Amino acid sequence: MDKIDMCNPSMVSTSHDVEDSWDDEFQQLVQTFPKDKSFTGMNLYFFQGFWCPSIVLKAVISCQKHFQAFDSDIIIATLPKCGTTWLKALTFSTLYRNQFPREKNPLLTYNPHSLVRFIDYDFYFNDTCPDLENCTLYQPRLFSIHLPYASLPTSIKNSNCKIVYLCRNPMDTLISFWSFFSRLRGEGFEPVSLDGAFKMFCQGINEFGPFFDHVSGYWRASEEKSSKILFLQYEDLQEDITSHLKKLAMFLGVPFTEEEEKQRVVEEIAKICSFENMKDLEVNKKGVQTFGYPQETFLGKIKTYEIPREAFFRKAKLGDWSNYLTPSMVVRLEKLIQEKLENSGLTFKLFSKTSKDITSTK
Ligand code: PAP
Repeated sequence: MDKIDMCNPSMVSTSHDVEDSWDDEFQQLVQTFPKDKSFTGMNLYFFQGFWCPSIVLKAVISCQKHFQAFDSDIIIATLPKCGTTWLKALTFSTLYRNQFPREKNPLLTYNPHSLVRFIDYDFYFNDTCPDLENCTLYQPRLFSIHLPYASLPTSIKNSNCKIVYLCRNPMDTLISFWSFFSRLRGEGFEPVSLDGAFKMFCQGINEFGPFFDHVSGYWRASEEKSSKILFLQYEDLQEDITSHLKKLAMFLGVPFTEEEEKQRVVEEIAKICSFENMKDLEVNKKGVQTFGYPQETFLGKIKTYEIPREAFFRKAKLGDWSNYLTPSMVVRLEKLIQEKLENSGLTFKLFSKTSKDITSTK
């Protein structure tokens, strides 16, 4: 077996299954897309200006064709490892807080990925045109998606639905992603090279990357349409969760009332969704999270893939990258940040020493 194929074996084998199920017409279409391999072992296809994981390529095309957004929908958009799990928990708890008893938040018994499903990785994974009329536990519908802004289904862009976008500084995102896959790969396999992951990340070849295009796309859109897109940063949430929860609630159209503030509902939601709390919940300490919504499929075969739930909760530490990246890697990424975000008005908080400090202290 080729070395890189052994990364995260269950996910890679699912991706091979998915590719094998493509019909001739789809195979031919896919052949026209540039192809590369992520450090995770997953095939990536360059499609509409981004690197789409093979596992979800067909689902992406189906949802672009068929997904009909309602004006009332809320869509959580993220790049992987930017805090999706946390944002799902926060948005779910805020939006639906009056639809379940306070002491019975479903987050206490379900992983956030079970409560807020992906449009691409879940609903369209097994079905080109699923019935999504009443597919969520509560109303309004709340979904998540990893697609870049430009590639969102047209109805999401053109309707009045709202998008909450969360990004994270590129250094911590890369380390989180690399650690996640290194851990999933398990014992007995060669470690995933950080050097290789770093090089590909800098070239923009990663799941739903280039990173900077993804972030800039949502940043520009949020500047143009601030009532439609709320642009959040993981570091800001970590620094001041209370004021960001109030901002989120206001944006979603469900502001906290004075009475709720008096009853400390905001702090309660922040606490339930906190890393420390979620990491220690029984539901998140054991078992696997299944993606690829298990519904009847036109292929007659239900495809899913599983990730151990504890893998979604690692350290949640700002600036953890400085424990992994070499000084020369830091210099390169700092340069990239400067180049890519110049004049955009967008900045990242890195929460660690700059390259100069690192170079001088090592
Ligand atoms: P996903 O793309 O696999 O869903 P995602 O949830 O976006 O992952 O990101 C995982 C990161 O969020 C992890 O960061 P780390 O690797 O630096 O530790 C994870 O620990 C962190 N995370 C998960 N839950 C929370 C939370 N409740 N609060 C803050 N950070 C969290």
